[in-house]
Amino acid sequence: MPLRDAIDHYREHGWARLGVLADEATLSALRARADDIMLGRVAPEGFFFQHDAPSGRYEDLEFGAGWVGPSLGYRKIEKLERDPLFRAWLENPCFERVVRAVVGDDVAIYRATLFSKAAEGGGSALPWHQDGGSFWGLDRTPELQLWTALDDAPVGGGCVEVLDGSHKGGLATPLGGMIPRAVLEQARASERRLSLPARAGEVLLLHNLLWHASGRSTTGRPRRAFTVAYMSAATRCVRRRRAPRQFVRVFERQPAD
Ligand SMILES: O=C(O)CCC(=O)C(=O)O
Repeated sequence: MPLRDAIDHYREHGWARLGVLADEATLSALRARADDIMLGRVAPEGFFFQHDAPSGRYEDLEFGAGWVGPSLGYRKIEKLERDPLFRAWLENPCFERVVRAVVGDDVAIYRATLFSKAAEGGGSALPWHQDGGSFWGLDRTPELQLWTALDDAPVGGGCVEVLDGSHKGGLATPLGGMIPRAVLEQARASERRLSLPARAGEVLLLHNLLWHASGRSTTGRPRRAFTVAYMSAATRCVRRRRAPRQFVRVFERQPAD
């Protein structure tokens, strides 16, 4: 899809497909790197880890445990902008064109995150949520995430599911994050969910306020995806309990033409 059409679709629906952008060599390198980071073959310090619960239930996740030793069962790894391979991918020229068109010339990232559903056990289902709100501790809500499938993510097997157009309704709660059950029921989110199956290498644009979720991997293979939240570099951290976060700027070269 031409870039302009993809961006128009994203503005209207809260999501859009950019097509398969990562070739097999890139995917193999990123998958191998994800394994190396999970298995401690790359020093784990500097990354943020969250392991899946043994039950595979999101409700049973242990928050704050971080690195718990070598395992392919981590569900989330953040701060991947510190890794040269993931950093190179999130700054690729196609992403640069999309991000500059939506965000502007001066760009930072809020997070660069791997979401993984392990082959063994299938990971956990991620409930309906939005990526914003006071929980994010920012003076404005970022609006653009680029999500890259590192593995196939089929319908019923860990693909992203969305409520089309829901970004237009703003935040479901001031805190953001998980959407309360009553709000989901009122919106009939289960009936209206739209599955976005993706092939390995495919990239989706996702608006931060789009209601989205994902199921477990049912294929017996891992389902990994790398997602990056881009925002204006003018965005400020407003948290008070600790020193405000400083955000990593990206695309600091001349704008691509
Ligand atoms: O990859 C997934 O399973 C979902 C990603 C997601 O929810 C997010 O980027 O906020």
